Amino acid sequence: MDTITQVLQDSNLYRYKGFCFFKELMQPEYIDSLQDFEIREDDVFLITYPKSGTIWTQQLLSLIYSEGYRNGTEQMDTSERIPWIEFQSLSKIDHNRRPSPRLFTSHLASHFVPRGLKNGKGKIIYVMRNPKDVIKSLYHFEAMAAYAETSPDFGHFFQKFLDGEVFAGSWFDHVREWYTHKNYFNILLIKYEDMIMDLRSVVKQMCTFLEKELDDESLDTVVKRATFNEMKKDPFANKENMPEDFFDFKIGKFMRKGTIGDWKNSMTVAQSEAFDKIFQEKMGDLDLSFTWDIKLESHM
Ligand code: PPS
Repeated sequence: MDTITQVLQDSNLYRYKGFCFFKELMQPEYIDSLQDFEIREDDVFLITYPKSGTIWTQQLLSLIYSEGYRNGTEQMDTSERIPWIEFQSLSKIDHNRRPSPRLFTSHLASHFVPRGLKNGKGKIIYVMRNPKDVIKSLYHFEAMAAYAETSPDFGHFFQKFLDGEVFAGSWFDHVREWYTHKNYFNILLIKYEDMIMDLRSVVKQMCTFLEKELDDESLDTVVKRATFNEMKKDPFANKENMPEDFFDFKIGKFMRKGTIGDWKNSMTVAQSEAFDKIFQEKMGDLDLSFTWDIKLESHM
C-alpha cells in the first residue's frame, strides 16, 4: 500500500495517493477496494471537488429521476437517494443490492474511482466551480463541520487551500486530473456558474446526457424546485438530518449564499492577485475558463 502521511496544517486529515481524507470517516483499504466495485451500464456518478455544487446537482438528479419528489410528495434525504461511495461509515447501504439505475455521489479524484467507469461504462457528471468561491464556501463549511479543523482566520485557510491541505487535497490537482482524463470516461462536465446563469439549459443538457426525456412542464418544475431559495427552506438540503453534533448550525447554514463572486468579501487584493498567478501557472495550459463574478461576467 502507498504511504499514508500526516497533513501538516490539519490534524483531522491524512494524505494518501495525493488526496486528503478525514481520518475518522474514511479508511484507505476501503478506498482502494472501490477499484473493484462493479459498475452497471446505467450507473450515474456525480463527482465534484467539495463546495462546487454537489447538493445542488444531487437535488437536480433526484428531481430528474423521481417524479414523486418533483411534486414534493416524498420526503427523502438526497444522500440516501444518491449516496456517497467513499463515506462507508456514514451509510450502511449495500450498493450491490440497490435497484438500477443507481445514482452515486463522490468527491474522489479520478484515480480512485471504480475501474469499470474508466472503460466508459456508466455515466459521470463532474461539476466544477470557480476556485475562489470554493475557498470562501469551504472556509465557512470548515467552521461549522465538527469533523474538520477550523482555521483561525481566512488568511490561514487560504494558505491551507493553496497547499492542498484540505479535505480532497488540491483543487488544482482534482480539476486538472478529471479534465485531462475526461476522454477515458463517459462524462458530462458542468460548471456551477452556468447553473447559476441558466439552470434550465444545464438541466436540459443533463437530461440529454442521461437519456431522460422531460416535457417542458416537468423541466420547469425541476428548475423551480432546485432554486437556491427553494432549497434553502429544505432541511435535507441544509443537512439538518445529519447525526447530532456533525454540524454546528449556530455558526452557519449549509445553504449559505449560493452565488458567484462572494470571495470578494473575504479575499484581499493581494491574495486575489497571488491566487490568479498560481491559477495561471497551474491551469493556464488547459482550455478551461471560469466565471469569477456575476456582474462583470469576466472570464479567465
Ligand atoms: S459539499 O459539502 O461539498 O457537498 O458542498 P456542495 O454542495 O458541493 O457546495 C455547497 C455550495 O453550493 C451552494 N448551493 C447552491 N447555490 C446556488 N443554487 C443552489 N440551488 C444551491 N444549492 C447549493 C451552497 O450555498 C454552497 O455555496 P456557498 O457559496 O457556501 O453558499
